[in-house]
Amino acid sequence: MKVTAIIPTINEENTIGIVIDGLIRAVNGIEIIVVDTNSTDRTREIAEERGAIVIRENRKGYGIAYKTGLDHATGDLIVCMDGDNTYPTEIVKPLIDIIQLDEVDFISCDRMTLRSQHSYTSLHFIGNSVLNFTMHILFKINLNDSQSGMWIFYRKLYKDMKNLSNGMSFSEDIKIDAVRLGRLIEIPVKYGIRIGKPKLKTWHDGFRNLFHLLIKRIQD
Ligand SMILES: Nc1nc2c(ncn2[C@@H]2O[C@H](COP(=O)(O)OP(=O)(O)OP(=O)(O)O)[C@@H](O)[C@H]2O)c(=O)[nH]1
Ligand SMILES: [Mg+2]
Repeated sequence: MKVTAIIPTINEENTIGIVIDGLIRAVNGIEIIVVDTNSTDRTREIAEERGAIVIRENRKGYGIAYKTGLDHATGDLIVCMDGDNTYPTEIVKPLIDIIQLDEVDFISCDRMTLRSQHSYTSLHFIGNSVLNFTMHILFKINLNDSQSGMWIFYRKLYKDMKNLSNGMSFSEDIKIDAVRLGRLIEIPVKYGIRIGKPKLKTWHDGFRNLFHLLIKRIQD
């Protein structure tokens, strides 16, 4: 089974090398695609040096970056994660085993269960809880971490996913569609401390993601 990892990046030079090295150690023959949007640091150079396929996507947007990455991916299984080294690469191999053994289609990594105060602030926790609750009320989907940015799934699911957001809401959209199309489970993972500058704007993106859920429900 071929595995492709997709990593969206903007200025992640401090950590992208660690993430790529971790993925290479975790999975033999993994294809790694870094989708970079206008980094002004050495992100692209470091990724290329380590053998990743680097795609330049000049249009800004977390969702756009993933769509571009998915259009280039050739693996049967897709692993998605940030380039900021907050998600553990060591868990990727066990996740591949679980997705096959348990016959599920999509695993979303849950940061809430094992969260520490250092890596996950109370504000993020409250915001995430509001979004989890909203997803539960509007879509009858129960998740501990609707905003998680690490998932593994079968690429064949993606072709039937529709209207995925171009922005940060991509993360909640992909889970809603995964539940519609197959079986999704959550697995708790340890979440690390972010070193580089966050691209997520807590209040702005939090409200946007909430509004996005409401609009999505109305349009369904
Ligand atoms: N290519 C591309 N990558 C992006 C864009 N926005 C964010 N990213 C990357 O997507 C990943 C997620 O962004 P983060 O800033 O880590 O967002 P987050 O994980 O929700 O927030 P933190 O908990 O603060 O890390 C990181 O690797 C970013 O560099 C974008 O517009 N284009
Ligand atoms: Mg992050």
